[in-house]
Amino acid sequence: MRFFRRGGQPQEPDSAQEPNSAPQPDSAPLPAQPAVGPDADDLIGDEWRTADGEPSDTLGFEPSELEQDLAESPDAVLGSDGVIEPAPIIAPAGPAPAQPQWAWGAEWSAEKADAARREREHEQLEAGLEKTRSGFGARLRTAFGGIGTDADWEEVEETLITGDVGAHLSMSIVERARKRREVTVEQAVRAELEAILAGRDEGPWEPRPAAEGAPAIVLVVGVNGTGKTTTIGKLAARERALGHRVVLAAADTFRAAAIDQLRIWAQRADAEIVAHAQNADPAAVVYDALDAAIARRADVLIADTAGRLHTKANLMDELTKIRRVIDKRLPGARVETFFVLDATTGQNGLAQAKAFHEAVKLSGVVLTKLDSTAKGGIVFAIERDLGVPVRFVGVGEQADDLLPFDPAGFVAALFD
Ligand SMILES: Nc1nc2c(ncn2[C@@H]2O[C@H](COP(=O)(O)OP(=O)(O)OP(=O)(O)O)[C@@H](O)[C@H]2O)c(=O)[nH]1
Ligand SMILES: [Mg+2]
Repeated sequence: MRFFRRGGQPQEPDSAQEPNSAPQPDSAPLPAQPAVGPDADDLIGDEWRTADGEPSDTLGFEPSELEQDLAESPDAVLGSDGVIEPAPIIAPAGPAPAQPQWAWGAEWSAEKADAARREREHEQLEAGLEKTRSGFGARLRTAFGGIGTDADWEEVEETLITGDVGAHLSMSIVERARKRREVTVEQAVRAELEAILAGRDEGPWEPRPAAEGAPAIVLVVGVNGTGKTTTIGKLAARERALGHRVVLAAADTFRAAAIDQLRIWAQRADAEIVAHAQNADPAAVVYDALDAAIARRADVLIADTAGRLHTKANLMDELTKIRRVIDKRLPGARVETFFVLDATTGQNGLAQAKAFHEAVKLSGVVLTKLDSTAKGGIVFAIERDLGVPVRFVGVGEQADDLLPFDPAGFVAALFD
């Protein structure tokens, strides 16, 4: 079991300093003031201090348990008794699971394996979209039948709206589709829907290093219960299967159960995890996890965050603080922020996504519980109204129920 010292290299517990022993040369005392990293002055930027140099409380952050503990025990070493108990770093079990080469025998090739994976994912998407196909999709196909009058087109528009495409977007789809000549109504509407998803960057999402020598950093945010932690577990499993080294940061410190939930997913996915005690500062958890990920040469760091309502300014500030702490550790780091949107919340969820986008600039959306809704039309509204690409869709609760979003495949699964 290995522990991380704040800002330092991984340490074995037996090398941790005894509470009463003399300080070791390599274990400089930590600052007695509340800190979110190895150098509080460095991490707590000027905007956090009042004119007389006192830490500012304008952002409304209470010192976390971690900060209080460190303030009370300046010589404390993270991981020593009674201070902080970081999660054990679960050593990954070596290389990625072997590819099922036996399935093709001597004829195995990466291309064939890739084609088989795509085929499997398409089948999974079709199964996951079953409710939408038999709900929204079927209603659309009925509305297409025998179309001719304005009222018939209105019915198409109405169907799009009830499928969560959104009123404004539905109107413009119908308006444009009506102008398309020499194609059937279905072809015209389908072409319009495809056009909404076209023009985005193609290809599945892949982790890209946040900076040179650093892992990709994915911050997962959203309102309560949308599927953030589950998505992280699935994404970790996916990345591990690709042979990537994954570190999870348990930055939802609101409930102990949230940390445990992520721990279970980490074990299931064979990923590493860094966690602090309940109520610890989420930014400090991410900071330590980033340190751990860099030290371990991880490919991707995924941070879980507590569910929050976009209307709670102090909680939204907490996300901004996480971003700032990452930036202090890795200036100019490219951080991915994925918004997890519960497809069953429809247009409400879209409004929440917009508020999050304004606060923390989202780079991707994961649409979860697509298997539980009959109105998958929200995908089009996200891409057009929010302007943030859907990266993955969740079609169930199991580890392999996360699919990379494939625009063409999605439209095909809706109509074919
Ligand atoms: N059917 C289905 N259920 C899902 C999917 N994703 C997540 N869930 C379920 O949704 C519930 C909430 O998931 P969590 O991952 O705990 O959600 P969360 O956003 O982390 O919740 P908080 O941390 O409390 O904000 C769980 O029961 C999950 O199994 C999905 O794609 N399909
Ligand atoms: Mg959670």
